[in-house]
Amino acid sequence: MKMYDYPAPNAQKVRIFAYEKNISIEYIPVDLIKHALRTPEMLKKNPLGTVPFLELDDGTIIRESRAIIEYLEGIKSEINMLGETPLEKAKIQEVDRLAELGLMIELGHHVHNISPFFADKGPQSSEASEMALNCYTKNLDIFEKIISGEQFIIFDRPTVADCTLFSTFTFAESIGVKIQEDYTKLMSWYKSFGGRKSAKA
Ligand SMILES: N[C@@H](CCC(=O)N[C@@H](CS)C(=O)NCC(=O)O)C(=O)O
Repeated sequence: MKMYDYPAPNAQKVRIFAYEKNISIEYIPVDLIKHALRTPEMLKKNPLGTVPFLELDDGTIIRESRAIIEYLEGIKSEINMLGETPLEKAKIQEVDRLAELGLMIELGHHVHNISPFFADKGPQSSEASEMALNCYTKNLDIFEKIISGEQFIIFDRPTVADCTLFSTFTFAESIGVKIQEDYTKLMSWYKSFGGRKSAKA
């Protein structure tokens, strides 16, 4: 199987997940900034015009990082990264949604409102970009209070929540947002998880 890829957070999240599960994927680089996702050929494969998306050997396309992750978990159960029991599933989902909706998406809103790349999406607003960063900070504060582990966000193994949060922080750093330095538990987790081989995937 192939994954259409770019050094961007949702793609990185899947790369880390696949590495942790030892699943081999052929990564096809797509130059998002040069609009390579918006060519007719690419839009035919993925009308969303985003990465990541997965192409199976029979040509089936799976779009959306979470859907790809569910597929990968389904084809290889070890190590379990989405939860074994109903309670584990719920607790992993709880932190993963906070990372994705509360942090990664807010950073996305921020970038949509300041980057020339997204200028064609509609009027950009400095107030909207500021509001997104404020929400990001508020949610970091909540995260700092609920993070339970040092090596992993939750439980004693890597889960999808580690993949989502690590790629979010990598993205934050790449755009000069270093707010997380004030949060000692999160920073200690970030440093520790950054030492794993998967963090370079
Ligand atoms: N919900 C989607 C979001 C995908 C997404 O926004 N990908 C970004 C990179 S992280 C992208 O391709 N952006 C290009 C664009 O919006 O034109 C997912 O989880 O896969």
